[in-house]
Amino acid sequence: MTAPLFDDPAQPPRAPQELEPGAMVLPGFAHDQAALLLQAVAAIATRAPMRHLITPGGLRMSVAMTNCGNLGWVSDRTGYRYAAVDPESGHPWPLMPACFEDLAREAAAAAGYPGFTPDACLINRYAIGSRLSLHQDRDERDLAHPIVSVSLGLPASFLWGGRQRTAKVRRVALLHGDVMVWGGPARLHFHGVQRLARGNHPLTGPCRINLTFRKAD
Ligand code: MD3
Ligand code: FE
Repeated sequence: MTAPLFDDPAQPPRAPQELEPGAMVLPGFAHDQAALLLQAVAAIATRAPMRHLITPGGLRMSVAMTNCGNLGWVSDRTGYRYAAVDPESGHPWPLMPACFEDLAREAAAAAGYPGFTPDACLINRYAIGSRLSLHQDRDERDLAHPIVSVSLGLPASFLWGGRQRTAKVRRVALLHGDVMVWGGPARLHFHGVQRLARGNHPLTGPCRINLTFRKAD
């Protein structure tokens, strides 16, 4: 796959970067497929609408979410879990489109994780002002599998912490088409997304979409 390294010719190209062992940024890796991916997101959301989940603490998340694939990540007052059925509809989640699975597998391979077969894709939609506070992803059965994350639409400032919640946090810009792969020692690091700044993107309007691929089961 040949992906442009930048959107804006005035900006210098960004090379693939290892944030630290196990965490790779692949700038623009999904750029050429972005419109196709967003069409698929729209189709999924007609059947499994984006919704604001409630955390176990009773707070409504500012990020709206849905899922595709065999399993979907859900949260309610009783906790976080992966479920085969959308609790809103009682139906299985929409199938994972082939273009999603191919991209996730190719990105994982490019980052040194061949043979990644995601069974869950969490789709996050950030409106202006939405944020995701620092957390770990640890609801997956086998934490040896990496996570692949695809950023679409408005840019975001990603917060990259350490193994402890109190560790120092770095900020990493995530732009339209960027893909990140997290595995190995980085898999349990705390991370989050800063409040989304105002803007308008030609493909998504005033929002950012993030696809997060996991092998949950
Ligand atoms: C680092 N989403 O859905 S993706 C999430 O941009 C989530 O919507 C963010 O964190 C987003 O859980 C960030 C990047 C990401 C995903 C999982 C990770 C980074 C990760 C797991 C371990 C370490
Ligand atoms: Fe996460």
